[in-house]
Amino acid sequence: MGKVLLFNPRSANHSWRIPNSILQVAASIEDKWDYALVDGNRERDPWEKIQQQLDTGTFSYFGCTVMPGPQLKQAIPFTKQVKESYPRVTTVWGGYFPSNQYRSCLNSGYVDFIIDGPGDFAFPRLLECLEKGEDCSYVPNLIYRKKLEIVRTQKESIPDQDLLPQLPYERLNSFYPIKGYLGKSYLGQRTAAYHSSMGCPFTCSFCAVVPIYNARWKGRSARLVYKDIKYLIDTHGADAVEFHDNNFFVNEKRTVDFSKLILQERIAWWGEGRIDTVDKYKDESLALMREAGCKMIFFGAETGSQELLRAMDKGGMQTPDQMKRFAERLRKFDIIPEYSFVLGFPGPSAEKVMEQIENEIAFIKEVKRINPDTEIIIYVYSPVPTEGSDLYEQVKESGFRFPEKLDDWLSHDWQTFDLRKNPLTPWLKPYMVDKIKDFETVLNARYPTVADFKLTRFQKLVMKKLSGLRYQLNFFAFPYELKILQKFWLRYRQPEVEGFFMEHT
Ligand code: B12
Repeated sequence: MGKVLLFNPRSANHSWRIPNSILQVAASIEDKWDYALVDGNRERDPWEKIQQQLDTGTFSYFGCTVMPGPQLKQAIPFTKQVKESYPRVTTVWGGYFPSNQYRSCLNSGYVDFIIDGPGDFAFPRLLECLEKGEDCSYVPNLIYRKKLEIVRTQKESIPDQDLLPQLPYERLNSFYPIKGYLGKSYLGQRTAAYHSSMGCPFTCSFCAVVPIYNARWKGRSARLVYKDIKYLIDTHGADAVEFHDNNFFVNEKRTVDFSKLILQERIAWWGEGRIDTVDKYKDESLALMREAGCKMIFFGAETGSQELLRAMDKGGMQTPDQMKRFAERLRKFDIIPEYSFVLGFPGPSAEKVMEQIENEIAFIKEVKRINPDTEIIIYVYSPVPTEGSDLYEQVKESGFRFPEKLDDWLSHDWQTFDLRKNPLTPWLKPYMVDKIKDFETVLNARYPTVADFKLTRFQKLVMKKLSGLRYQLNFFAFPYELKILQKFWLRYRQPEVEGFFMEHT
């Protein structure tokens, strides 16, 4: 039986976190296959490490997890190199990028198989099939090429999260000391990353989770989540947790049960949720969560326009009024709402797109007025292929196309596209992107984020004073003075390249 080499391409410049994707894939084969892990975040030259392993001649499979954006910078050339130098090694990709962009991956000729969605059962089954030389069409969640045709096998339902094994932390620790994954953050000195559920019950048409999970969600029970976290606290000294779930707060009872259990550990934690879901929580649940360490929650606020919320299929009950009310409500519980907005959706004319951007800016300022502690994250809309949604139809009509060749994703433009900085969307003109970016600069100076824990009070004061008039008068253009200060003082938060709020110690 050939060994499996699992690779996590570099995803962050310096704030590394526990590589849960590749670790969960490792868990799925833990007792059955011999494997090795290479983490591009932790290696100065990961290719050298991969080569050393493959040169032993004992490996038959190369598994790589891939997110769009910077992970492609290692995923693409290294996989290509594996195929060229070790043609007998089978290459398997998994994660959000290949699941959504499977055509260009398979057309490349160097990605043999794609696991589309959860790999917990599909990956060991694929290995078994390949080992026995059997037909793979019975392996669920698989996309592959059979002669000229692309075959997609049946999607299996999300696995019962309580039946999944604990992640092989000790094994990871033997490759890379876990301590190196627990960084300093706003939450604590040693922040761990944990993933406690899969999917999301909603179908927002801008979201990459939808084509993979189709509005399904399953969570690991509070008891097992607590057990895993307790292990990270007791064995590796974690003192804070970032929940990386797409939607941690779907089930109020699970959140409350977890809060009751974690209360005694006195750690801080953070997760992502929906405004309308958490707004339904009882006051006593919110109070308990805060007492149990929930300091901040990330919410996809998306837009202050009711019309756009409908157009993007946000679903649920979220309304602009509720978003404002809810920001105020969380203030009473001392939980910081982190609202993420997506600006730059398509519109019928350039004037309308610009008008919408201006409306969003006004709405964000209103939210800030109601609860100045609200953290604002601004993204420029970058489409995902949510086939069948009105939004994606509109995107295609505008002439927007994803690259057909995998190598094209390495170009500078497509790299920055997925960092949601350079939208490459025909309806967004450069002056519109400037407006968004300049507003972001002024906003970040007027309200330095709590995650900038290194900024002194004096520095914050200077930023606030310098940006105050601009903010008040809505004059955002050419904010060079603020950019210079931000460059020197804070490199303000860029979760997309630096991790959510981690700083590596
Ligand atoms: C942690 C995280 C990060 C971390 C890095 C993580 C790391 N590995 O070091 C940071 C903060 C750096 C980051 C950055 C970005 N991220 Co990110 N990230 C996540 C997050 C929150 C968790 C990933 C995770 O650990 N999941 C847990 C594991 C268990 O789940 P999984 O990855 O789905 O794995 C399962 C299957 O997919 C499959 N599988 C996955 N890999 C493999 C590999 C093999 C071989 C096999 C067989 C199977 C397989 O099996 C696994 C087990 O069932 C996800 C959202 C999410 N909840 O998943 C977003 C997410 C993946 N990120 C996303 C994006 C867009 C980005 C960015 C490109 C941009 C941005 N603005 O955030 C940047 C840049 C990435 C980069 N620098 O390369 C999007 C992808 C959307 C898309 N268009 O496809 C997601 C889905 C968030 C979202 N909803 O928008 N991210």
